Amino acid sequence: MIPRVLSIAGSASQGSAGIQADLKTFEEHDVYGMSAVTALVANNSVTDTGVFTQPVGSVQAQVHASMEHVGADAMKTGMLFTKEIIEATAELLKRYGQVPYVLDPVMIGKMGTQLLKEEAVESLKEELIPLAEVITPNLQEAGKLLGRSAPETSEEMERDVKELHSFGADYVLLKGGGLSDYPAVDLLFDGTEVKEYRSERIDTIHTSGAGCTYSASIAAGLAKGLPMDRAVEEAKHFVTEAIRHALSFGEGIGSTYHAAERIFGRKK
Ligand code: PXL
Repeated sequence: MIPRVLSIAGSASQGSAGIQADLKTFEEHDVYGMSAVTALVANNSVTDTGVFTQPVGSVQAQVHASMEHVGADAMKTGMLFTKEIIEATAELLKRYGQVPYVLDPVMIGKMGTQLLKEEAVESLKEELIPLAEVITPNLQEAGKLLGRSAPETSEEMERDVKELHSFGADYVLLKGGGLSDYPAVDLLFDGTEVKEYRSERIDTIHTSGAGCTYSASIAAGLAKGLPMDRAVEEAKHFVTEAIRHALSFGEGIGSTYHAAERIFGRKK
């Protein structure tokens, strides 16, 4: 059977991030994608027309519809926005989630949209992170989860990836793309060993959706049965090409190109 992946996340109507990035990425990996939409984000880097949250019952109904009819080999969460949706998601994962679960702790989008309410951070830490196979924070999200400023050096990244592991996920992937004077290095910690994933730094502002694409790609790899280190390695290549061939549509921040690896291949 085709591997199946469910994403519980927000809809990013402009197509770069959120559920749209997840489903495009799943398609590129030949896995069957499903969605439960938590909120509709009608923003781009030029206009901000708002965030429309779904009621908890809607999120539950969408997950039931996917899981009872299709089932999943991996799950992913992105934008969860409220404490209530986080709590409902934790219950749903306990009921259906006996499969690898990738938690992308999105907090603020590239376009500046708030994707997680301030008062929901604690629930994310206490209720969801312990259920995750892997969490994929960027530097700002790592700082926020640890209650201090974002790591600024590779040494601080190494300290933080280890400390984040104590929150209860099996793996922590700390994404170092935001370190300005360093190659794009990400650290994966399994509780014992820190593994590094490096790529060249690509000079572009059009990176909307990069984090969603990376974590969706990891979820697709896990659904296919790849071990974590291979799923991350493949996903790092996938997102690097998506950034290299990013799409600009004129004004403002453009989108990562989810089909880039298929169309242009991998560099080297
Ligand atoms: O890139 C993070 C992200 C995730 N989910 C949704 C978003 C964004 C960024 O804008 O809109 C729904």
